[in-house]
Amino acid sequence: MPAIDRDKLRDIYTRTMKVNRTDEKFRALLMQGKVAVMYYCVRGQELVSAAAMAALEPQDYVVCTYRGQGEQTAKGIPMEKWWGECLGKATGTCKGKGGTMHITDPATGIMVTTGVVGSGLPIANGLAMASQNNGDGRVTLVSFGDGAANIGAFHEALNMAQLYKLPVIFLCQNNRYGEHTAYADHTASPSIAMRAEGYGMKGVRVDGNDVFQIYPAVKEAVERARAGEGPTLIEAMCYRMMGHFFGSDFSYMPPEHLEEMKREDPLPKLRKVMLEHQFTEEELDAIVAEIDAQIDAAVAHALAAPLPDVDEIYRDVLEETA
Ligand SMILES: Cc1ncc(C[n+]2csc(CCOP(=O)(O)OP(=O)(O)O)c2C)c(N)n1
Ligand SMILES: [Mg+2]
Repeated sequence: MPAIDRDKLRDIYTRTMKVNRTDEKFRALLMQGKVAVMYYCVRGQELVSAAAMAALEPQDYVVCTYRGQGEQTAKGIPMEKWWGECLGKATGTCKGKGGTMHITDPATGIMVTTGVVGSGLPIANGLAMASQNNGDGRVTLVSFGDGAANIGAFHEALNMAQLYKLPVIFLCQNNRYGEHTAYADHTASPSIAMRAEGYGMKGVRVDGNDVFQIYPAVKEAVERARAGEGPTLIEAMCYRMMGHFFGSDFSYMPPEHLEEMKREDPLPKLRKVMLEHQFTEEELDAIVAEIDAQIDAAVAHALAAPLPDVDEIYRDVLEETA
């Protein structure tokens, strides 16, 4: 088992709980009718995002999807700006004009959040190619789902990234469903990771609920990319513990699958690892309490914030010509 030092474990735990508490808070606000927006739950996928973001440096780039809360908060978008955007307020990352599915915050490296399945991969190549040309040493990580791996852009992007040895990491969060369709009903390949070989690329499949698999896999991919050794495809096996989006039915998930994902829940597993590494219950509870206080303050700030002005409607949307 590869070692992860205690400081890094604390960092990963803090990021994981930030993702989870944000998810819990969002669902609570939706249930209470305090907000009414689209939200794609990340329950069950917290560790994948948190460990991946913990393996990057602050200056590195990330491209994510509508189910991107994990990457966005774990990479460090300031909470007030994140909640502001989700609630459509002028204080948001995109002045409230993007919403939950289009969060962009270049200051923290969240370069694009896209709702077009698979579209993030070529965008990530572009960012990585810019870094390669500029010699700025940045690495770009793009997160996408198992369903996205069947979009043409996935294949084009993998080929091009390997051809040019781009400093990019393709992180497929295989949560075993694409919308309402189970993996076996949308994909014949036994794994997504094995497709890397067809492009001459390194591909690995890891248990995304095991910190000792997901963190070292991303870390190694980051080191390879930064050293000019090219891209890596990582398939992180995980579970989407709720419906496709908040409020959507998930009765199509078979009971055995629900049982399996409860057993594999990354949160109790990570907590156990922390306790085994001599973190105390009190210490871990204090980390969560601090996060909850920050989230409560950020939500209060976002709820009280103004909506964007009407004259903002075309700004940042169309190119302004003289
Ligand atoms: C190009 C395109 N096709 C279809 C859709 C509709 N759609 C939205 S989410 C989704 C499922 C994607 O599944 P996956 O890539 O596994 O991501 P997950 O939602 O599981 O995170 C689909 C088909 C879309 N947004 N874009
Ligand atoms: Mg999926």
